[in-house]
Amino acid sequence: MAVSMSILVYMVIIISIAIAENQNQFVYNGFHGSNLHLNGIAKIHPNGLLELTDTSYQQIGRAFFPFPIKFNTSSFSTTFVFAIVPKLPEFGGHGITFTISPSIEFFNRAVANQYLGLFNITSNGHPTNRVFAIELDTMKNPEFEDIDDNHVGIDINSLQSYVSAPASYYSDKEKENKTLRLISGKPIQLWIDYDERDMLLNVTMAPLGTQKPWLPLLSTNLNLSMSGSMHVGFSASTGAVASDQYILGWSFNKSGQSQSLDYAKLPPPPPPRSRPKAKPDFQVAVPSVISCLLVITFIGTAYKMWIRRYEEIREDWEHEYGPHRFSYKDLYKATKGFKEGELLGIGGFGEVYRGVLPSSNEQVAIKRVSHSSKQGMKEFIAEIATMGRLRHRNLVQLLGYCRRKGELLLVYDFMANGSLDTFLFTNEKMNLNWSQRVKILKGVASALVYLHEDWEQVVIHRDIKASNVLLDAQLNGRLGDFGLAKFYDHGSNPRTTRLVGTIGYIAPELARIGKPTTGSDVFAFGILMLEIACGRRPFEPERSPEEVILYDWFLEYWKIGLILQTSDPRLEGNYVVEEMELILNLGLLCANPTQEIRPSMRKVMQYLDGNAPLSNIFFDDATNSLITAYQRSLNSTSFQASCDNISIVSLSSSTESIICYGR
Ligand SMILES: *[C@@H]1O[C@H](CO)[C@@H](O)[C@H](O)[C@H]1NC(C)=O
Ligand SMILES: *[C@@H]1O[C@H](CO)[C@@H](O)[C@H](O)[C@H]1NC(C)=O
Ligand SMILES: *[C@@H]1O[C@H](CO)[C@@H](O)[C@H](O)[C@H]1NC(C)=O
Ligand SMILES: *[C@@H]1O[C@H](CO)[C@@H](O)[C@H](O)[C@H]1NC(C)=O
Ligand SMILES: *[C@@H]1O[C@H](CO)[C@@H](O)[C@H](O)[C@H]1NC(C)=O
Ligand SMILES: *[C@@H]1O[C@H](CO)[C@@H](O)[C@H](O)[C@H]1NC(C)=O
Ligand SMILES: *[C@@H]1O[C@H](CO)[C@@H](O)[C@H](O)[C@H]1NC(C)=O
Ligand SMILES: *[C@@H]1O[C@H](CO)[C@@H](O)[C@H](O)[C@H]1NC(C)=O
Ligand SMILES: *[C@@H]1O[C@H](CO)[C@@H](O)[C@H](O)[C@H]1NC(C)=O
Ligand SMILES: CC(=O)N[C@H]1CO[C@H](CO)[C@@H](O)[C@@H]1O
Repeated sequence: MAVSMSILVYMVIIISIAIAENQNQFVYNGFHGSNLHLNGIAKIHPNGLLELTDTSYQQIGRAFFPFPIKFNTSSFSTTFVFAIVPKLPEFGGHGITFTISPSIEFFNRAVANQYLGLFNITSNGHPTNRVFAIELDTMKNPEFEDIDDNHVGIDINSLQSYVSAPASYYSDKEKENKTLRLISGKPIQLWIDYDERDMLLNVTMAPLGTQKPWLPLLSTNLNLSMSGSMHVGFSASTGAVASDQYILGWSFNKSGQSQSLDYAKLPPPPPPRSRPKAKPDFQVAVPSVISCLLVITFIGTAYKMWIRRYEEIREDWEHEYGPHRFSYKDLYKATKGFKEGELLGIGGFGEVYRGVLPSSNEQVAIKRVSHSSKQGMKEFIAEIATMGRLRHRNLVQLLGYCRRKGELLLVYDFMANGSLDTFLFTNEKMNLNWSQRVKILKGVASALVYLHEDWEQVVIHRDIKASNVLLDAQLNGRLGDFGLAKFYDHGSNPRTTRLVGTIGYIAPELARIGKPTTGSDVFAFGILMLEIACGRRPFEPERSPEEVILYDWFLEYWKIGLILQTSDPRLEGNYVVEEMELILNLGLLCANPTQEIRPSMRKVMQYLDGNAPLSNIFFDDATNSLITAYQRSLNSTSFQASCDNISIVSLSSSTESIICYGR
């Protein structure tokens, strides 16, 4: 829990010229007209609402008081009101922090997702950071030992909180602790009070409008010896799930009790997200003239809402892709207005809904991808049109797309049995027996032969993994989601090249050069083979360090000649030994860290079909562990990665960062 037992935060004096002498305290009841220093996607709404992030993915928003605060004592107090409105009712991402730090520039190298815009994988936990933060964290990240997905923590130089507690407040009236849901969308007030004499830091929270509870949520002894100029402000981030994150008002006093906020003046946060209602409530009991006017206004508004509801973007160049274009109205109807009940799942790129097309009664899966940048859109649509032409019985057929502002909808064939990972790693679905597993693997292999070699141009999938292998009603394995990874390569920041892949499936050379090849697809397929045979995920951060990576774990058994011991215990030994050996060895060959050693997919297919003998292949090289290969490839000895179910940012160096999605 604690980073170090010496509870010190060194905060160094930085020289700053432009300090307004009277900036000992300030109060913002709404931020209209304020000159906060904004950073990332943060913005101030005309009504004074400070929006740190909207619901776009993998973003950071920050806001700082425009001048550094010159601390000459360390007793300070601050209070602010925030609201978090998640994009999907149950999934908030990732949270808001209040920060005190000597430099704003420090955060330039910080990343989004679970790092909350404060740190990156290398800086997190570093004693020289000099960052003090209170986190309002809406995700549970095991690597930071987070207690849950709804907590408040005191962070000193690290996201591994010094102390934390589930978000709640003590009700003075009812004499009990009451849970607060950070992502409820409702305004919540937080108080942070530090007293230098007692070296006591209190963090207290309550729903807006409730008096400050006398019992703090967190009360802890800390030596926050702060001196010199410090920047105070907020940082918030989103990941593969996202929330609108707002600050409504903020008051600060560097040497005493902060002034109370004027609740009446605070801007209201937008109401919690709900799908547009078909019939707004409407009162009729109004005198005739007024009611006529109202009706006209209402019809006008309703018409506008109706137009906007189905609004989409079409550009001239899209005409050539006409046949693949769906109207938003049809997709809206197909999914009953993107109703939550129709949600099939959430992946790294967006939500997937089940739908029934009104025209044909055909069942489809509709993937909703947000994307703020226009960059690469045209290219991507062209790519989609190309993909619509790919036909193979082991590919999930892309039927078409639709485009709206900041949003892209992709329509696919519906796969009755969902994704392979739910069969392998959850108990909701029945266990797959060996022959079913082999059939799935062969299906995926033949789809890859088609993409790599048999189609008119080489198509690299880029994101082969168990959750992208979908099973149709007959439990045939069908590869889905091709090309989406490429879409995301067009990062929001043109100076960084982003490589998108999923941790555990990224070939070492891919981590280095960032350019996917058929070889990197073969690598991921090799990992998939091991995964299906061993029944474990490619990357399990909760295991002991030498077992975290599936390949390295398997390699140790391979070296001592006991590979059958790695077979999935759920098979209970019911498999064809020769086939199991073939698939395990072939998996090892395909996932070899050295690209040159990996076979082509056509060759893999021959091995799988028994048309080529897999004997004495160059296993000399199989002595290299994957972790060594990554380290070499990235020129870094500190490579480590960890992830939660939803998203991970694993590492970044000066020119590239690797963004990894899901498991
Ligand atoms: C801190 O500085 C403020 C003005 O900048 C001054 O009014 C106050 O007395 C100082 N406090 C201490 C403890 O030096
Ligand atoms: C991760 O997945 C497990 C089981 O699939 C689930 O219990 C847990 O809540 C998930 N964690 C997050 C952060 O979604
Ligand atoms: C309420 O929470 C506080 C702080 O987490 C704790 O110290 C206290 O014992 C709790 N009180 C009750 C009645 O549960
Ligand atoms: C912190 O809370 C305790 C009660 O738990 C209170 O006695 C103390 O005065 C508070 N300190 C500050 C600085 O608010
Ligand atoms: C608190 O930390 C400061 C800076 O390291 C140090 O000078 C001071 O002696 C510490 N106070 C106590 C009571 O430990
Ligand atoms: C800030 O704290 C100082 C020291 O306790 C106090 O004199 C001042 O009135 C406070 N400012 C406000 C606006 O409450
Ligand atoms: C595997 O399961 C399928 C469907 O339940 C069944 O038809 C097949 O015989 C099973 N194969 C083996 C080897 O048990
Ligand atoms: C790799 O590390 C070596 C020595 O640490 C350094 O000289 C070299 O520039 C690094 N290469 C890259 C690509 O970072
Ligand atoms: C992480 O952040 C620190 C501090 O801003 C920076 O010095 C370092 O270069 C960053 N590391 C990476 C890998 O971006
Ligand atoms: C194992 C499993 O869930 N099989 C299902 C696959 O989908 C078909 C069609 O929906 C079902 O009939 C099977 O039960």
